[in-house]
Amino acid sequence: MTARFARSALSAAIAGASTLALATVSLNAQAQQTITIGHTTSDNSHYSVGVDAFAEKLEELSDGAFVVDEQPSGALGGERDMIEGLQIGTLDAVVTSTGPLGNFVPETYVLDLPFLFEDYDHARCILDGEIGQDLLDKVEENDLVSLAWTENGFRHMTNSDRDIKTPEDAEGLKIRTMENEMHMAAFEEMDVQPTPMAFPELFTALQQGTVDGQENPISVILTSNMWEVQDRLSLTGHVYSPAIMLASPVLWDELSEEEREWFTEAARAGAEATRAEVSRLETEGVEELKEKGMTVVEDIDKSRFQEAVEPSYTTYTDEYGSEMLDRIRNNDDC
Ligand code: EAX
Repeated sequence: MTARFARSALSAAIAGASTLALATVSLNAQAQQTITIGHTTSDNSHYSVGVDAFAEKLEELSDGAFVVDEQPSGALGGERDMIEGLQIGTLDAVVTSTGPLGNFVPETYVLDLPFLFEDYDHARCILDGEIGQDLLDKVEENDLVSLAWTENGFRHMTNSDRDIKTPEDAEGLKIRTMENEMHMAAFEEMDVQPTPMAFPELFTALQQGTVDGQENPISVILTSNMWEVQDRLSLTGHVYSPAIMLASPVLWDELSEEEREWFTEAARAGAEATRAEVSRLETEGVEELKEKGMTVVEDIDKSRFQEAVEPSYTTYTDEYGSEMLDRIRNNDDC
């Protein structure tokens, strides 16, 4: 072989190899699917921590065939808008509180009753057990795909006017609530004026004084910068706020059984990461909010709140019956 021939054979081989490499890259690019996931909270929130863990797990399980495009901060709309988007396939997945979910799946309203869950362990145990699974199955019957229960957290009240320790202290305040029948019923019993509103409108409404206050878990209050427009935080913990990861039935139809399992497993990893972040912020976040200048009211008369909202249970059972509620209350495993 002449040196010249060897060189040209070598360069042909190199050219061939790089064409092959290019072909492989474009094959991968073609095979790779981007999953768009929306949520309303910011990109340093508990939801975002969960989406990161979901993305990592899904990429790992699928060997990079699926990558995640996270759209935080309500970039794709409020929670109700995004759930509707899933049904028609304008986005692939959502992490949402149960705020608007009862409008689609009334069976989930039971979870939104005030003072139903004693603490995080109780709520997580119910959602991870048979009751939680039955509710996920109900979601599936409504043109939505339920991947996993995840978490928003116990909700606490903020305002800039008063230290709220009892329901009487809150009387007459205009408080933004989620677009959720059960939450609104509970606030009506406290004689506050519930003002339902989608989350992406909330910050401006507080800033402009359209509402006096709002209620949300610590992670949301902290990472959505509510402390910039609200002076006082009362640790009322009046209701647990579950969250759920949902997928679009349009996406689901395209997936194989194996791929569906990857999504479900990744969603569980996301939920676990979110719960850990919620737990961390439940104490550390309160300290941070104090540092940011919020007055934190801790001596809450919870039993007075509990008494005040009790009639909202009748509002619920009159409309939806007591079966689910009894199952939760009589569950000995949690
Ligand atoms: O799910 O609307 C709310 O107050 C929710 O807590 C928020 O969107 C996170």
